[in-house]
Amino acid sequence: MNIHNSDSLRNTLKVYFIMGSPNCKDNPAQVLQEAIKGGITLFQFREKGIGALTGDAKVELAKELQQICREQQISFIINDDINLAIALNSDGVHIGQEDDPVGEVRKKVGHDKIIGVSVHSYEEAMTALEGGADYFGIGPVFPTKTKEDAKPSNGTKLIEELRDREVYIPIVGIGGITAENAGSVIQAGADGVSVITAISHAESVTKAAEHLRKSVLNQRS
Ligand code: IFP
Ligand code: MG
Repeated sequence: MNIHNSDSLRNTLKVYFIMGSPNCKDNPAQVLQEAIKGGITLFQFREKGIGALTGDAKVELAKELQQICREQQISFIINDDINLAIALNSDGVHIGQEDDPVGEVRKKVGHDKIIGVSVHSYEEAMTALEGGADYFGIGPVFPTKTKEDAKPSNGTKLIEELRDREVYIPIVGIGGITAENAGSVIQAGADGVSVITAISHAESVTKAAEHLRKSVLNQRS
């Protein structure tokens, strides 16, 4: 990644909304439109879990959501599916420890794409950094039910450890984050927060995004 410098990426990560069709009560395109209206700063397409679309249906939904992001000038990140990210020329990919090594993914997507990596320890963070990660996703910060196999929540410990050890890569916290607790994640040293259901399951998606945005932007880190 070199078209986005890390300061602009830090701003882009502030209110990071992630979803796919299994996370939406309404149609995903509408949920995304409403979330953008509320002020999300980045979007990740994560088509995973019970009832997730596959094949052409997944590709079609990805294209539809990407088009909305383009029109609204919100960057579009794809979770896990590097081939789809390449096929759609998405702005970036988010990968986990079970996916290909970061360096391999970098070779495939090129230097102008954002690569986010989920890390759970200082050692994983160093490996991802060496591989060329642009940002880290760290969690679950608080208990969450979105991932059936989510690890126990770790609070903001790793975020604080990385900052203490002078690792300044952009970081988003993820897992159980709400407008009420988002400030503490920024305080710990994260640049932004990432949520799924706090926005996608809200009675008003727009208001939930606005509320989260306010609590992140009002927090001095
Ligand atoms: N973190 C993130 C992000 N996305 C994921 N899909 C994940 C962990 C498992 F918020 F983008 F950093
Ligand atoms: Mg993954």
